[in-house]
Amino acid sequence: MRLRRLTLHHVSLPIVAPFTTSFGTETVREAYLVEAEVDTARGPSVGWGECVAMAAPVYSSEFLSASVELTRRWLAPLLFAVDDLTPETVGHHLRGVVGHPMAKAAVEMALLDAQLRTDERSLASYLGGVVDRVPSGVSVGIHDDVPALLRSVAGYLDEGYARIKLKIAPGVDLEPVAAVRREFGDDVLLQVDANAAYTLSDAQHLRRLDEHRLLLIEQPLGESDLRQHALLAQQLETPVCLDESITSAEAAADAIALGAAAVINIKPGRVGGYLEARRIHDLARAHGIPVWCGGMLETGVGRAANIALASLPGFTLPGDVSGSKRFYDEDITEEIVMTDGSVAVPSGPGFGVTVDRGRLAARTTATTVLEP
Ligand code: OSB
Ligand code: MG
Repeated sequence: MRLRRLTLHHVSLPIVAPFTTSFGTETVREAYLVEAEVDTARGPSVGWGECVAMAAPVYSSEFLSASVELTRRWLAPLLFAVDDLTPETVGHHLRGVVGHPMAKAAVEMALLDAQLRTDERSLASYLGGVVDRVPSGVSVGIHDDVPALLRSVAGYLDEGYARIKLKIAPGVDLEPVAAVRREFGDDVLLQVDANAAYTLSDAQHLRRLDEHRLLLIEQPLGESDLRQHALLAQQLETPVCLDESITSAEAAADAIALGAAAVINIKPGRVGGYLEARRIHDLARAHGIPVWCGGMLETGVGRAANIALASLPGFTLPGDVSGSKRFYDEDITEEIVMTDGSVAVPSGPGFGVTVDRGRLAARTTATTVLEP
């Protein structure tokens, strides 16, 4: 295929309730959608991608305005110059640009959607998905007080969510976890996510989470602290899962070899796209390491694609693939609905969802058009 135009649709979507993590509080999701117009042997096609970078560099070093600038100045020109472009070779053509996996993933994603639509094939079928529904977990932000947290968790359990993930930070960890266990019992699938808020010297403190029989603790230490995660894991019964640290298949291989990751959260944006995500899935599966699909408050575009990824056989734990309503009253695609604790794997061509031009326009704050 040949890439003819990239349109970056900058959007701002209000979140249904403030979402607080150890790195801050989000009340709106700012993102950009990538619309790729391509020519293929079978005629023109359009595909959509989504950049999951956040407005500020607080989760990883990437941030939205940098991703836009990088795409405009470096990624787009490199790809416009290729006459036999495929989704599978995007990574190769962009290999000279260091870092910025989220910006690269967004472009690869749009080309993948365009190709799959031409081929009339779903992303799940292309990646090797094996189920038509996947269990749906929910990520619950840090709340001001325990009663408020219990009300939120009760609401999600009533809705049917299959697993609860509590965000924690120093000072808001043992008490909320104990309260949720006390209120809802030992059968609830429960895990925590620290978003890198602790240090290895907190090991004794984190050991106190062991009694709550959590599925896992996600990213307790810093992004680059692979060795320290391995040391921490030796001191905890709770399995250590890595999120921020797993930026590529190579990082996953190192983490597994070091004993730093008993479980891996795979986020396609964080690792540079769905193809690298699948490579990490394959690697982890060969090592007997369970994986699950993480989320970045995606709109319907990224949410649909994540659900397709989560249909691969190594995704043996419920992912952060909640229904659209968890974050947005009105999405820019059709709503993704969670029922009985699971979401349906989209079966239509590409990611299987359609961007609603009217709703997109209503949420658009700026548009960047890139042409050769
Ligand atoms: O660490 O998993 C995380 C959201 C933004 C940034 C980082 C994380 C999260 C979540 C939300 O936990 C997961 C979701 O999209 O459902
Ligand atoms: Mg996380």
